[in-house]
Parts: sequence; C-alpha cells; structure tokens
Amino acid sequence: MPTWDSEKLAQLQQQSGNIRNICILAHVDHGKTTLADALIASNGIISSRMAGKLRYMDSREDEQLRGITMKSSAISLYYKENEKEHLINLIDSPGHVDFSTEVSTAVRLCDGAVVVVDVVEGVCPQTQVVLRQAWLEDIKPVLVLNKIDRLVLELKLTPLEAYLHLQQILEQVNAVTGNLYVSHVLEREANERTETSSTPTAHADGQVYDWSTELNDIDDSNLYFSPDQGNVIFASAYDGWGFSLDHFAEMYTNKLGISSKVLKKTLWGDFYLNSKLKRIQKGAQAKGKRPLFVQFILENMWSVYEDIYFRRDKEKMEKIVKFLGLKISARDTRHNDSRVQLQAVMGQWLPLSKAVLSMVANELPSPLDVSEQRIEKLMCTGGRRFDSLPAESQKLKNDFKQSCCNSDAPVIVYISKMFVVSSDSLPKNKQRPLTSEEIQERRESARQRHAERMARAETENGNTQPSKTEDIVPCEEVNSEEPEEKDVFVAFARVFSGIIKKGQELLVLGPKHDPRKVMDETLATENEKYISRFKVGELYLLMGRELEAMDEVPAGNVLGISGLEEHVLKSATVSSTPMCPAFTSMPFAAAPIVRVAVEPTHPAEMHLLVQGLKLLNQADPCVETLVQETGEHVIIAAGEVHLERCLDDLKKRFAKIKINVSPPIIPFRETIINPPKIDMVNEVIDDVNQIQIQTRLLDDLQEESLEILKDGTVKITTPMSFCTLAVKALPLPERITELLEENTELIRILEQLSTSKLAGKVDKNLNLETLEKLKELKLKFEAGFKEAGKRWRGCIDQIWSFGPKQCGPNILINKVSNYQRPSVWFGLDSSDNTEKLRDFDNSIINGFQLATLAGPLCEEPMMGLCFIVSEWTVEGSTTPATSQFSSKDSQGTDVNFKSDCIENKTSNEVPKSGTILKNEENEATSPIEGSILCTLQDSGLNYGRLSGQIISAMKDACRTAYQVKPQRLMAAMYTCNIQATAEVLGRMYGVLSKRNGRVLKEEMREGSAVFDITAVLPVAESFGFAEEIRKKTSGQASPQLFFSNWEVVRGDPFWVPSTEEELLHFGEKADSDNQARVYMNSVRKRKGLYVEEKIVEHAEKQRTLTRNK
Ligand SMILES: Nc1nc2c(ncn2[C@@H]2O[C@H](COP(=O)(O)OP(=O)(O)OP(=O)(O)O)[C@@H](O)[C@H]2O)c(=O)[nH]1
Ligand SMILES: [Mg+2]
Repeated sequence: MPTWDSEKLAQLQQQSGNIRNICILAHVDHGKTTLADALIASNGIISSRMAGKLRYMDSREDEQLRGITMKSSAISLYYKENEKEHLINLIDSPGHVDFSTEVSTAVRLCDGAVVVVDVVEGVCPQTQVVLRQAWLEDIKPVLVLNKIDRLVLELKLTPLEAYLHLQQILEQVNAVTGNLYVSHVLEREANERTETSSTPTAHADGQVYDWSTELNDIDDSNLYFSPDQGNVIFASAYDGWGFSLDHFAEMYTNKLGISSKVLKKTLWGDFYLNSKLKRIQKGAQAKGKRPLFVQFILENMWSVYEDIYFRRDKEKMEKIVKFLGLKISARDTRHNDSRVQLQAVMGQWLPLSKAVLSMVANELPSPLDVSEQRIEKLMCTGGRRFDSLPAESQKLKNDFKQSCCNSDAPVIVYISKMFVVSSDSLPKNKQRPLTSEEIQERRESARQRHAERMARAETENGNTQPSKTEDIVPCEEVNSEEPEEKDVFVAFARVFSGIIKKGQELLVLGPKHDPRKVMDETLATENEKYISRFKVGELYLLMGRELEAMDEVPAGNVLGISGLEEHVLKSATVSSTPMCPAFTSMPFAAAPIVRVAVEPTHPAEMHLLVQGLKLLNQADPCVETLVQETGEHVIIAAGEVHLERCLDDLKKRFAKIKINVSPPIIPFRETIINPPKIDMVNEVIDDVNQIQIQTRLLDDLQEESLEILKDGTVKITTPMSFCTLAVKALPLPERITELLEENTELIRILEQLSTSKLAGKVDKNLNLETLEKLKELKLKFEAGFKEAGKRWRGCIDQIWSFGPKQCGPNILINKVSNYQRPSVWFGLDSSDNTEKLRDFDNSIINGFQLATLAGPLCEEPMMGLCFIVSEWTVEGSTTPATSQFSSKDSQGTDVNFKSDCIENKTSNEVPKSGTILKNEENEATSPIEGSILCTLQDSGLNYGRLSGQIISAMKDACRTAYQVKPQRLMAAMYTCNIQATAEVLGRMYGVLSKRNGRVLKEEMREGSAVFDITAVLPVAESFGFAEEIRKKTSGQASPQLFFSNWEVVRGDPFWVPSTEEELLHFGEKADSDNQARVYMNSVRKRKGLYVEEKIVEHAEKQRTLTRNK
C-alpha cells in the first residue's frame, strides 16, 4: 500500500497531464465523505478498517456530531495505474442545501466531478442542483451509484428487481443532464440564428431556418452516464466495494470465451447469454431471460451477501475467499460481526478506491484539457465579449490552455474562499518526529550537560550525589516556547497558469478591475484602487486535516496560500500581470435568507464582537454580516443549520465572548391586490362595501397637500406649490412580477445601459448573448403585458424605472401626457435619443426607489407594484423639456451629475426623506453646487432643496397610493421535500399543518413503502421544523428546505369585522388571529414602530373570572 509522501506529490505537481482536480458532489447523506474515506485509505493516510467510519474529511467537531459535512476541503492523493503515476486533488463538498455555496467554491477549482447518487433515495433536489453547477462551470461529471447494499439489506430486492431499479435511477440522472443540455443547445441555436440574421445577406437567398435540425443532428451520446462507456460505477461506500463493467468484462472474457470489448458493451443492457449457441443476444426482457448484468454480476454479489452476512456460513465464506484468491486476515475471519467479514471479502474482491480512481484517471480531464469555452467564460465578467478584452489579456488564454508551468508564464491564481486554521496546526509550528541523527545529537548533549553538572557538584560539595530526577533534562523543557494559539486565514486556491512561489510579489485583482483601463493612461489611476499588491506567504499542500508546506506550486494544482487576509475578503483573482481580468463570480445556488441580530452579553465586549463578525464574514463564503439602520449587528445565513454553525464559530472561535442572539428576523414583502370580491366570511362584497373599506383609510390620510381621487390616484403638491404629482398604484400582473424576480441581473445591466446611453456614452462591450437575452426579456415583458389585458397596453415603452435599487420587482410608469421620456429599453435601440430628460427626473426615480424600499405596512420592501405617474407639473415649466437644467446643457450636465450623486447616494442608504433634505442643504457649499446656486438664486430657487422636496413628495405619493389599495403582506415560503415511510406520515402531517404548511404533492416511490412529499411552509414558521419532524417521526423523516417564492398572506392586516355577517362570525373584537396582522405587528415591534395593540384586552372578563374562582 503506497503511503503519503509529500516529496513524491510535489514532484507529481509538475506534470500537469497526470493531475486530476476533482470534487465529490451529491445530495446530503448520499455518501460523499464515506467514499472519500475509501480513497484516502488507499493512500495509507487512514486505516482501511476505519474507512467509512472515520469520515476523515469531516474535521470539525460539529460535522462529526451532526454527521453532515459543512465545508469543502481538499486532499491530494497518489494513484498509479499501468506504471503511470497520477496526482489526484480531491475536494469533498457538503450536500446540505444550507452549504451549497461551499459546493460552488469547490466546483470552481476543479476540472471534473464525481457525482454520487444514493440508489435508494434516487435523484434528489440537491443532486439536480449539483449537476447544474457542474454544467454551469463546464466541468465533466462521472457517476457513482452508491449504497447498493441497501437494495439487498433494506429493500430486499431480487437481483433482477435491483437491476431494473438501477436502470431507473440512471434514467433519472440522465434526464437531468438531458434537460440541461437541451436548454443549452436551444439557447446556442437562438444566438447563432440572431448572429447570422444580423448580417444583411442572411436572408438574401431565401434561406429558411430549420428549427429541428441541431438537436437531432448533434451526437450527444458522450454526454450521458452509461456503464458501458466507463463513466458509471456501482458501489457501496460503506462496505468498501465498487466496480465498473471493465472489471467483470476482464473476469469473464476467458471463462465465456467472448472478447472483453463485446462484454463491456453488453454487460449492461437488454442482453442475455444464449448458452446453447454460446452467444450474447439482444432482447432479454422480451424473451424472459436474465440480462447479463443480473446473471454474472448481481446474482454473485447477492449470494455473497446471503452466505456471509445473512447465513454466516463459515464454509461458504472460505470457499468464496479461495475461489476469488483473496487473503482475509484471521482477525476478520473470526470477527463476531458478519458485516465486518462481508466488508473484508467484498473490499478485497472489488476495491472501491481502485474502481473510482481508475475511472477518475481515465475519464476525467487533466488541467491541460480545459476547454476554450470555459476559459472565456471565466475571463469575461458581466456579460462582456471575449474579443472586447485587450490583446494582451486575450493572449493569456494560451497560458491557461497549456496550464503553463514554466517560470516565465504569467501567474494566474483563483481563490474561491478563505478558511481558518489554528496556528498550531501549521507545519512550522507542528512538532515533527525527530530523525535518528537528531535523537542521537540530543542524547549526546544531554549526556554532556549531565557530566558537567556532576563535575560542578563534585567540586562544590565534594560528596553530594545529584538526585535521579535531574539526570536528563526532558526535551520539551529545552524548547518550551509554545507558540501562542491564533487563527490564521488560508486561501483555498488553484493555480491556472505559471508557478506561484513563496515570497513572490503578486497582484490581487478586485472584481471591478478592468484590464482595458490599465492600457489607458487617464483611466489607469482610477483602476489602481481595484488592485492591491501582496507578498505570497506560505504555500500549502492541502491534506485534509493537515497542511504541508511547499516552496512553489505549478499550474494545474489546488493549494492553500497564507498572507492574504488583509487583501481578500472571500474570493479573488491573483495574478502577476494587471492584464489578467478578474474572474467571473461563482454561480451560487442559494442566497442567504435567515437573519438574526447579535449583541455581546457584556456591552463592554462590543469591539470583540465587531472584530469577530468581521472574521466570520471572511471565513465563510455564504454568510453576510452587516449593521442594520437600527444599529443592530446582523448575521444573514443560508438556513437554520448554517446559522447555528456561524453562531458557534462566532462564540468559540472568532469573538470568544458570550453573545445574545435575537429571534430570527423574518423577511416580508409588501404588496397590493385587486379589490377582493368576497369578504372574510365569503360573502360577495358589493360596491358600497368597497368604498367603505377605502374611506376608512382615507380618513387617516387626508392632508392639506394631499388629494385622493376616486380611482385611487393621489395628487400631491410640494411646499410653495412648486411641483404637483399624480400617482396611482396598481398590482402588477403576476407574470410580470415573476419576470422581474427572475431577471434581476439582466435588469441591472439594462438600467446601466440606458443610463450610460442617456449620458451620451455607448457601451459596445456587451456580448451578443447578453444583448440577445435583454431583447428576449423585452419580448417576454411584452407578452406578459398583452396577456394581462387592455389596461396594460403600451406600458412596456413607458417604463421609467425599476425599484428598489434600480432592479427590484416594482415598476414606475410614465403616463405624463406632456413628457415623452425615453423608456428603460432605450439603451437597446440603435436610434439616438431625441427626447430630453426633464429636470428633477432623477428625483422622481429616487422618490420611487425609496418608497419601494420600505413600504408603509412595516417598512419592508414592496413587491409586485406598478406606480403610474399621470401628471407632473413644475412651476414655470410649461414645456416638457426645460432648457435651464437639461442634460445637454453645459451647466445642466453638472446639475444632473450633482443630483445623480446625491440621489444615488441616498437611495442606497437609509430611506429617510429628512436625511436627504439635510444632505442636500449641507452640501450646498461645494464648487459645483455653488455655480448652480448662482443660476438658481437668480431665479429665486434652490436646486438641492427642490430636488429633495420632489423626492420626498414622490415617496409620499407612492406610499399613499399604496395605502388606498387593498394592502397585503407577502411571506417568504420554503419548499420542503420530505421522504417518509407510511407509518410516520400522519405525525409528519400534524407538524406541517400546525406550522401553516401545505402539502403540494405526495407520491409513493415505486417498489418501496417510502413516500416523497413536497410541501410549502412559510419561512416564519420554519424554525425548529426539521428538529420537530425528526423527533416526532423518531428520525425516520428528515426534511430539506429550499427557498421557493413569496406568497401573499391571506387577509388585510388592518381588517376588522365590519359587515353583519363578519361581526356574527368573528365577534366585535375578532378574537381569532389575523395572521397577516400578527406578522406585521411582530415586524413593527422589532423595528420600534407604532403598534396598535392593547395590553389588557378584556379587563372586565378577567375580573369576573377571578371572582368566580
Ligand atoms: N448502507 C450504506 N450506508 C452508507 C453508504 N455510504 C454511506 N452510508 C451512510 O450514509 C450516511 C451519510 O454518509 P456521508 O458519507 O456522511 O454522506 P455525505 O454525502 O458526505 O453527507 P453530507 O456531507 O452531509 O452531504 C452515513 O451514515 C454513512 O454511513 C453505503 O454505501 N451503504
Ligand atoms: Mg460529507
């Protein structure tokens, strides 16, 4: 058995062609870490007896306790096949949905992936997610069908049933890959079509597009997992065995006299052996024959399980061992546990590590095989075109491709995350075993010291005998300076080109770094701030729980780098040349959603908490930490388990103080709906009732500067009647809100595009794909509006802005009759701007942004709203585009620029109109403002103040327009997947309904008594849900929660019974809970807003009760 030798590994690091960087991906608990154990044991790092039990890659205490992996970690392994030596850099990733960000960090550094699927559970939600992640990063996957032992031991399937079951699972996996592939081909086809159609000659010859061609023509057979192609392994990681068809093809070729090539192609599939003709024939199923896979593979395995595990037949076991030529130790043969005996036999017969490592070495690409497409994808941030990069940057592609590891090649390294290790586990602080020479030396020096002391004692005292204990000074005492234990950040990285060396000076390139600017003298200084220089600290070979120091690491390897904590927050690109573009950010499958506020138990320790939070933020790729407007320190985690881990880390590692944690802060959204047609007791509401509902609100809202029209339009006038606005709120059609939600990133690009075009700059660097996506998005919007009815006709070209933050799920529409403003799609048109922007245009947008950022119900963001501005008059401006401050005017450019700055700044900050006004007035002393003020003061106006007034008027108008409509709260919902057996189904439903959950789907899995349940559950009710389900079902059902969507909470939060029927049903006080109000009030309480609640509700009743007692 080869053992780990760091020199050997360092030598192998030089041979890029023999390196494989791979990660293990799967749904939670499908056996990734167990599989990794088997591979690690093959290198002698852990004992093979302990493989599967130790879970070596789960090095954290809580990982071991909970039995789930929480972080991705790497280990380098040695594998030799046919005299060819390989270095396998293996990354084990977590499968729990809360840690899916860790999967992205692993996938980015790899060239291939081993996807593990539990054959009993089949394709689970996270399996689909990881397959998609591998696809998005262009890395090649291979498949391990794991836990086959469960088919024998738990499901008790016959070999034939097991074969059919495995076939089904394989189909499921391939269906996921197929879907990914089809959507990719269609997308590419669409792009190619638009590219050709953009050339004027495309239609000249009357060419007709054939929509069906490409999908049918492309050979996609390499794409799928198929045992006969060698990319599937059947395994039981727990029992330590696994095989590919090759193994059995070789084994049977002599016995059957059939070539191994033929066997390899036919061992899986509908083939059987015609024993009379001694030929393999097709059609096993139709003829009722046993397929080869059943006859020659599964039946043999089943009989080994039967004889050794179930019947404990010693004789049979000996026979099997002899027949297979195995050597089982006496300790295993005599072992009481038949599972151990089974593992010893199966593990030797079909060693899992050999099967997997051989597949990895033969099927997965080396760093040299990286595709051009992947390189371009990595280098083109924000939808840019590769050819828009400067020539020097484009040249780097070759270095990438060759994984250049000569010292002249530029160094390019990507850091996907930062992780923490304690300083005493660093190689330099570790006590290493002494060599025999060192031991000899020490012994010699101790002897010398002893002799000296003896001599001194004799001369001083004449006859004193030194005591025995003083004889030899223990070695520990000699060098007793213990290094102080401290946390050290190490970057989890991969070298893509060049050789990184200890002590070398390199550049850290921030995400906004742009190589184009480096070439330009004027822009270079601006770009400087995105580049920082650092000196490479220690380099480490990652060995699971250990780190091994290295002096240099060549391209194609995964490594750890220290000395970067000051320069990198979570991920970064490091290079020796500024011409290297920053890599695209990693695609994350889950966004952090669970928030809690934290504070130190002892207020004096606040600084430790702040420092601790900073470290936590750096050490975890998914967590977010921030200070809220209220001054609270908030942690945002991906889920409950993740949150627990973060708090644990904060308490024990980063802050090392006691902290108080608030109950989870649940996010809500505020929206409006079309007026309901029935009331709370399902009675039809007639028109009179509707007006009544609204007048109740109107009473509160009447103000002098505010007028509310019958159709819900709100007219507002700024002080001194400078400006009048009329705004109306409508609920957006559902489809439009969905589109807005799904395309946030595209909308952000769209807004930037129009803004830069309005400012006279044309951005030509967007790649065709992004432009095409934007155009497609416009078409989708058009269709969405068309579907929603006449009311929305023409709205598409009147969109003024999206909000909040310029990309949220709300729309501002311009229906001002005398103001034809270019819409947001303007950036896509090739035509030039003919319309001018009115002054204060930005103020209207910012008022809208602020209103949508925090709604009136409980200051949560709005969603699915459309605000229509139907009137906007500014005193003294009769024509729509006024001259004085228009954007084309030289002074006006400054004005707009200035207001831009102010407004952009405020829109990202706390939404308080008061602050804005103050800001603007305070800033009136700057030189730009000064010059404007001269003009403004001439006309008796103060631009800054007016801009502020309009922002605040617009914000108020939007809020009021919102309030006159039926207001609703939206709750975040989780989709919840549970697998449970029939016995525990009832108890599980009990827990679900208690927490306002709803079952969407319940399916019985074929051939088993297990049900697959899909349900939705409000995030607000989800805390402790997994724990409760596990307890109630004695651990037989465990849910996986994914954020799915926002759902309107039934009922008006301000509703009180008003009709006779409602009063009859709910009573005057409506004692039964109004869920929307409960949610709203909880948020208001948390934020310190006014809550209309009486502390003592029924004082008389309470007194009566006491007297009766
Ligand atoms: N019966 C059986 N159990 C297995 C097998 N492989 C793993 N297990 C068990 O499945 C459980 C989960 O295994 P892990 O290796 O921790 O799974 P994982 O995929 O690493 O889980 P996460 O990292 O949390 O996503 C453990 O209890 C293993 O003992 C197998 O082949 N057969
Ligand atoms: Mg694991």
